[in-house]
Amino acid sequence: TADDGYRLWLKYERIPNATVRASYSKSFSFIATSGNSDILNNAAKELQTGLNAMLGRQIPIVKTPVSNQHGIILTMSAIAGPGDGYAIQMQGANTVITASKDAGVLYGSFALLRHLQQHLPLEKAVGQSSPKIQLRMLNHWDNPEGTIERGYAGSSLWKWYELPETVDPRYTDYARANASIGINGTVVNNVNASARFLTAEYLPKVAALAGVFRKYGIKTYLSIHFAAPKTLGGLKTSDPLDPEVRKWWAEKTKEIYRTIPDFGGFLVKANSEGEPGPQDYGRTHADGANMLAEALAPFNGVVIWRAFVYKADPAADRFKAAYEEFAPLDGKFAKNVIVQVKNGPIDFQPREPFSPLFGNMPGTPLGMEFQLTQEYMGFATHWVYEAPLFKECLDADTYVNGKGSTVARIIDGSLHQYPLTCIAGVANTGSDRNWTGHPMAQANWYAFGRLAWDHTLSPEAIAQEWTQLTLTTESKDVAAISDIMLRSREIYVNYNTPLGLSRPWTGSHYAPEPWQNRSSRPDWTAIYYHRADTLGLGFDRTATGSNALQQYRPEVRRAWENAETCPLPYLLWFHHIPWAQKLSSGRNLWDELCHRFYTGPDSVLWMQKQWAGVRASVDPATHTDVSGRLVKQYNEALWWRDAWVLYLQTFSRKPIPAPYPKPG
Ligand code: GCW
Repeated sequence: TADDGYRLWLKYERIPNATVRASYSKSFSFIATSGNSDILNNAAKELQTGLNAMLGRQIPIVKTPVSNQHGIILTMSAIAGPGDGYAIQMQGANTVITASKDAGVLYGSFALLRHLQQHLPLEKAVGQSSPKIQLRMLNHWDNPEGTIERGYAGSSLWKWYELPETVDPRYTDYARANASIGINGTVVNNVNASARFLTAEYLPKVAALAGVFRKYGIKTYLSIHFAAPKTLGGLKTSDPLDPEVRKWWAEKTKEIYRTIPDFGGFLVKANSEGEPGPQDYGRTHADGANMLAEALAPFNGVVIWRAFVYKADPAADRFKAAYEEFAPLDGKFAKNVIVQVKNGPIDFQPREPFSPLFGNMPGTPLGMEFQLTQEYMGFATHWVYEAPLFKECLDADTYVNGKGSTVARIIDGSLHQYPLTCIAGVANTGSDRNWTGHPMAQANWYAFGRLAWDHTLSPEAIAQEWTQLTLTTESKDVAAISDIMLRSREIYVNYNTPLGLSRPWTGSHYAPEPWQNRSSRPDWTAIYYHRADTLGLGFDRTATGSNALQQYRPEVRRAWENAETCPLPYLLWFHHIPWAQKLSSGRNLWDELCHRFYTGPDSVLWMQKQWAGVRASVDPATHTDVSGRLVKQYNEALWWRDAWVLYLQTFSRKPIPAPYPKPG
């Protein structure tokens, strides 16, 4: 039957090779578990579902191992170390999955299934694994009426109108998918938050979701509307230092925990893009966060406070805003507060330098916010595998404690000994049958989870693994598909924002509009970002310009501040470059831009060819779907190329270099 994408990477296809099947079958005659928790039961059930399907036989779940047979034993013991880690061991001919928490057993079970789905020798599954980051979360930007901000895969998964009476079985599949990659938290509503989620109408709905997620080790969180004491509570103010306001939040928090006893905490967007916040009352982000932290502390809840802030000031550089507002507050946040920072200083662009906040708040746990949904990367139409983008940021060296002070080591807490660690992905899921709209965008959800667990994994390894679980185990086709995936982000950058350009959109963030020069805010125009003029192109962020580079350590600054030596991918992020200036590539700026704008679409033709070559081993429905999207992607790559080239040519006044044809 045609695959509709619903089963994601949990397909559990029957293993075609009889020898492999027979060898696994010998090892898996039973699944033994004491089964004294929902999570353990779900681990056993998942193993049973997976093995039954892969081996084509019925494997019983039993309380104690069956003598004279070989099977899987799920046990809890402290040997696997603290946290969510697990160990897979062979004891005699039994496969034993051990963890100190039941969630760890669940993660170990999924790890074993992942291993078997790749048809690898059982002995090779032996080992131990622990997540490097404690809170591995999805952030859903879902609204109370079912829409999703920046969602491109249908409407919300949460059927608010049906909840709590009707609990869609799909919520369980959502939880399984997350647990299979180690995700242990989910914020179910938009950071542009409706206060409605805190009402007696909505809390039971959220509780019903939490009831499903909990059985897969996932905690539920809510985004809150900072002005709720006023809008919901009828108070005169939402000032975080006002005793009535503090009491209101304390009471509301108690009410939430009565409904959801293991509630995770609050995610907050405050004084950002028009959202209310403590600054409305002359208070700081720390004042706001600490008020909520106090309310949550008795229940071990956390506050995740976003650092995505910038002001409508034409003279300022938006790049510098988060650092300027937050770095001075370092050390002023309560113990159960995490400050969540987007990977780059502007906004989820196809390529950004890492945010200068990373490394500069040693006394405040900083969490990472990546965006899985492709707001700036072609929605669900363009194929962009994001692991290379995530990894580029995680591997970036901040030099704050000397060489090797990577962003990854900041957010995993090892550099500054953070007591709390957190990584979030803005979800790309929706009600589409295949979850993510573009079938290949499932890989971004998958890669996020795998990197949240272990940021040392390579994008290559994750691409291959995902492809094997999801599309085919045919090795030459796995290689061909991973090859597309690994190049896809750079291809997108080439036709969209090469050489460090950014934000050529307004409005919906889909169509090219680099000429856009009018908006209610100067920093919501396109020209604010690229600064094209008759002299050249790019945003001078060196000492002669906004001096945003000052926010980085000297080693980083030195790598980027000299236009001659600045790596080309970051060039226009930091420099205004004359059109005729020769770059390290040997071409001048104009010719290099044209080169990238033209090779981008050509590379999409390469993607099409490469994809056509794997037709035989990919499910026909999926293959056709992706082929169609690649045709669209090509047409739109041309659209991007022509829009940029024709617009920039009005400044550069230079001809399109050979061998490229005129746009159009
Ligand atoms: O990327 C921008 C988006 C907004 C979003 C905001 C944010 C949720 O365009 O839609 O709002 O960032 O991250 O808060």
